[in-house]
Amino acid sequence: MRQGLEELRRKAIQDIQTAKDSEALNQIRVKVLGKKGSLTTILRGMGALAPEERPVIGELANRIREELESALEEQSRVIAEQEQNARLAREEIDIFLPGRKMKIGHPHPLQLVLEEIEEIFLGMGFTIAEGPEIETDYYNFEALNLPKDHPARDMQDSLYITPEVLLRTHTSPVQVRTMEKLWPNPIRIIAPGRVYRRDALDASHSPMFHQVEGLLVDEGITFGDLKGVLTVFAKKLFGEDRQVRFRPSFFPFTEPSAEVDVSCGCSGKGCRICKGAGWLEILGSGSVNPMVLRMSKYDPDKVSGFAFGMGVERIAILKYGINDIRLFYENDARFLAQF
Ligand code: 2NL
Repeated sequence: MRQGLEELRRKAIQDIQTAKDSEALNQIRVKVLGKKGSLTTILRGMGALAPEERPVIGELANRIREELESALEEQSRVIAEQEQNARLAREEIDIFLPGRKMKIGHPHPLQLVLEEIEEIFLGMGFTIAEGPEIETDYYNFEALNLPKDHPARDMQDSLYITPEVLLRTHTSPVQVRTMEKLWPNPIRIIAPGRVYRRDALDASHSPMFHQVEGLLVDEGITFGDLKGVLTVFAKKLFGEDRQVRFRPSFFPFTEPSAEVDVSCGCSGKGCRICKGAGWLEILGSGSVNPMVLRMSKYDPDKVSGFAFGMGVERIAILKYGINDIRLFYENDARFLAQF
């Protein structure tokens, strides 16, 4: 029996010390020390021993049990350490590896230009007015001196929803609504927003684009006021060194009317932006037609005003030398990142 115990001890110690993981170690623990383990089985046979041998064998068995337990504990520590080291090696991270650079967004060029335009007019005491993109025929055309048979209505091919309701073709209806609301008070507003035309999308046309219109109505307003305000605006937007000129034009809602040009950055040497003309047309303007004032209840014998309108895409194209309006709507990050 002593021999059996010694053999068991030798074999178990060897197994324990060569166990590769905690799972194998556990199997040994069960196989040797468990309820049906080999040591337990041997000890069950103690009854067959001579009485004087029992304490000796009992003591030996206990010593072996303790020895195996501490061997198990030691090997379990060794395995835990090996497993820890293996995990650390596996999960090692290079803290000096440079991080991936975050791509940050950019304000859209149209938004940048719109904000610049707004800031300039806010600085001259204008406030911002907004209104619906779906309008009635009255606010979009009739109130602007464009009666139903007016040829200018074909000029701007419109997007109708019903015979009386359409997508606004300019932001003028916002200004008409403001006149109705503020009458008989003076008015000094700009109206930015989306407008719609029945055009196919190509390099220079879009069925939707953005406009900023402006309207100033008060006693004693002259064409000189228009020239002053729009000259300040053009120089602030394109640079104080630029020239500004006013060319006679025609709009049904203004009389007289003028188109405003700013000298090109190439100073007339001829470039792809001004196509050699030396001038860039940036907006349309004029003294508010007395008919328009009267339709919104203002008395043209008491007050006068001026109005203007510009396309935001057009301004951005001229300012940044962009050659295709579609770039504004594609949201290609390589385009947007340039502004
Ligand atoms: C252009 C020209 C213009 C107006 C818009 C206007 C509005 C009211 C009364 C009178 Cl309520 N006029 N707007 C006046 C002149 C020109 O726009 O080329 N726009 C892109």
